[in-house]
Amino acid sequence: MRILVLGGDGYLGWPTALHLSARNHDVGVVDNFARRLYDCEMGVDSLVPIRQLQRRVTTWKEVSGHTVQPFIGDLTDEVFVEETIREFAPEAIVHFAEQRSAPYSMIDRKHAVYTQVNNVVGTLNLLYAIAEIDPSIHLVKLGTMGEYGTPNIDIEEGFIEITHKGRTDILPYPKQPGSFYHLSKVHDSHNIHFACRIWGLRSTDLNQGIVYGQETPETMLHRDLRTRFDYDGVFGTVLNRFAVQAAVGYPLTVYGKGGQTRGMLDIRDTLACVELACVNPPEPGEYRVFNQFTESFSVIDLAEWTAKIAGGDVTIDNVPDPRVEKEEHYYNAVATQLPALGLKPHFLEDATIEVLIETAKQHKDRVEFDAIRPTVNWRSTKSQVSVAKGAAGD
Ligand code: NAD
Ligand code: USQ
Repeated sequence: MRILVLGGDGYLGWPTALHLSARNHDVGVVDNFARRLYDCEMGVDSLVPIRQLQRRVTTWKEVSGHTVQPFIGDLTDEVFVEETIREFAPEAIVHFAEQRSAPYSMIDRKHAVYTQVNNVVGTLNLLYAIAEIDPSIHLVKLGTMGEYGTPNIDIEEGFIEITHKGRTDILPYPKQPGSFYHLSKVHDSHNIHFACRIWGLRSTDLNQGIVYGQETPETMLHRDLRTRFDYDGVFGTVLNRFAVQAAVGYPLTVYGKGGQTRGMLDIRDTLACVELACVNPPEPGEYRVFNQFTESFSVIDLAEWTAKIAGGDVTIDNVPDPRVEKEEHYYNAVATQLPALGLKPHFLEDATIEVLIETAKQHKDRVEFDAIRPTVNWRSTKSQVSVAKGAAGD
């Protein structure tokens, strides 16, 4: 297939592009390097050094013989979006290209506005371009399990059958997202669903859980192919952060009681899920939702597991929760559609955490201790985060 990967310079987009390319798909990647700029803004860097996109693409060609075609530009620029889709003529577009940090979106007004404009406008430009250029293109969109929040009933896969006053319908599952970032994904979902209804587009919304891990078979082929590894309080996700904290002897930062339970998956399963969605497209006009995670864990269980694997004197610090979220709640989410298409999950095991801690130890001299502490406070409209001026939205 011809597959265009948007956000192809990012944590998940780059290894996904390699995974698809290694399986003989014709792959293009699109990125505006916004993620690298957030690092400059926050004064941090990926724990594992990463190469520039051009170097990554050249090395991939040398290592594998496959070509990945880069397109540098911004999805909020509608002319760029149209020209790129016309030139590459994809059968599927995998859309990772959004500002994806909940804390970043909660820093202050400017970062919330930037996040929603970047994400919602980028996706809207894409929907218009697909409708005008080739409505048969399958949009595979990365959504998030956080769109649903933590309701006191089972979370279904996108839709729920409701009987109300004697009448029954199948309706979009209610959304209760926990940040302006997560809200941007909800807005995207509504826009995509609507575009499928009015223009007959086809789309798969992948409501993905939290991803952990850093290595994939393709990124391990050469040091120039490695993907990023974030551990800071704004962009680091929970298990990746705990592994780095354990590696450098920083008390594991469990927010509140740590009873927050989330769907999670190994980075290798992200790649497999995306390919399964691409090669099994929906019908024209169909908007389908797959819940993309393989297991659920509470934050405290992850911290205790990491501490056990790390051994020694690793401790857990129950810091006051900077977010507004339930610290104890019911959580039972359905995820049957991707396994039905053939997903064979990599479940979390001791060895996975060991590899993460080992990777962190190899690069421990790059850890900025000041960046680990959570600094974004959901209860404040202006968090005291030291950000460089001139970044998002300026
Ligand atoms: P990332 O920030 O590492 O990658 C996103 C990439 O998109 C970056 O390289 C960035 O420069 C690019 N980008 C952002 N805005 C753009 C724009 N307007 N035009 C062009 N490029 C743009 O994030 P990631 O962790 O790889 O996540 C990828 C996607 O998966 C996101 O949509 C995210 O919401 C979703 N997701 C991630 C996780 C996770 O745990 N990492 C979990 C669930 C869902
Ligand atoms: N948490 C801690 N300690 C930490 C970091 C996080 O206790 O040091 C807690 C948070 O309070 C939260 C949970 O761990 O309850 C998950 O936080 P996270 O930062 O790992 O994940 P989240 O903010 O939800 O966002 C990440 C990605 C986002 C994606 C989402 C999937 O950054 O792009 O959409 O995971 S989901 O959570 O399913 O919505």
